[in-house]
Amino acid sequence: MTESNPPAKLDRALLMKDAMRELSAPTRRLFLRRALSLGGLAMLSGCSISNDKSVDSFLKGVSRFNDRVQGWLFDPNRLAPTYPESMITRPFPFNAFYARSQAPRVDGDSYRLEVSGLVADKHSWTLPELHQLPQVDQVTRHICVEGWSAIGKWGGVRFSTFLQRIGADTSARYIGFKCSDDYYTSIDMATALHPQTLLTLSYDGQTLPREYGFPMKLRMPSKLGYKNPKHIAALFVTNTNPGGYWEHYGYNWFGGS
Ligand SMILES: Nc1nc2c(c(=O)[nH]1)N[C@H]1C(S)=C(S)[C@@H](COP(=O)(O)O)O[C@H]1N2
Ligand SMILES: [Mo]
Repeated sequence: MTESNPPAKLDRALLMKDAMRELSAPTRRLFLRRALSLGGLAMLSGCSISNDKSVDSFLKGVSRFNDRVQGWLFDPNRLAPTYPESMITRPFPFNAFYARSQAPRVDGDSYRLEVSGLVADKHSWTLPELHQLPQVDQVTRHICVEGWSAIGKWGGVRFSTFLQRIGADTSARYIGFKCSDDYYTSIDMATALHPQTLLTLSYDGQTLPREYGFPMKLRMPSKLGYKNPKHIAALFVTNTNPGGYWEHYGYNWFGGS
């Protein structure tokens, strides 16, 4: 995909955005998953793919395009489905870039959540302080790109409530997360403010277990598994896209589910 003609590319993107608005949500999803394939987009953008390098930059272009389309399509008021507790998957699957036994052991007593970037209040948060904020819980489906999904119950603080408490600049574009296992990822502000995005402290009514992200993870039913960081040690508000661990290896950054 050449960068020489950005206005034309944008026009196509805008046309697409309008076209997508006319479709029902399930049709849009199907369109994104199936029709926006390599061939489909090659036709739309009219570029030729002749060697490995152009394939690579083409795919990066597709992924960036997808980020934009997904960002546009994201409806801050649409809720992901919730389920009865009888449908909770037991035992809940574990996944990380290492084996279960290697999940980090974080000491809850000395834990401090570091907060930085475009926020008014940069003080670090202890676990009891986080527990003092209003708590909610929800039963939602976690979808992993590796081909499994599972229903779980997560409880904690609405992330929008937390962002408000720290005086985050909610006109900023991104929130970045650093985890104690060296995982990292980042999300868009619209998703951060979504009512189902939870700063999660509990799983299935109990303290969040070690392997599922103790002491704290971010749970977003609107995003794929890899966008849900476990063992969060620090978060920051920024206008520079911080990327992510799997995103660095080519997973789509927006990662909507
Ligand atoms: N810190 C950290 N967070 C992470 C990961 C990880 O390796 N480290 N893996 C991600 C992926 S790919 C998935 S599917 C989910 C798995 O969460 P679970 O173990 O609660 O099922 O965590 C996500 N968050
Ligand atoms: Mo995943």
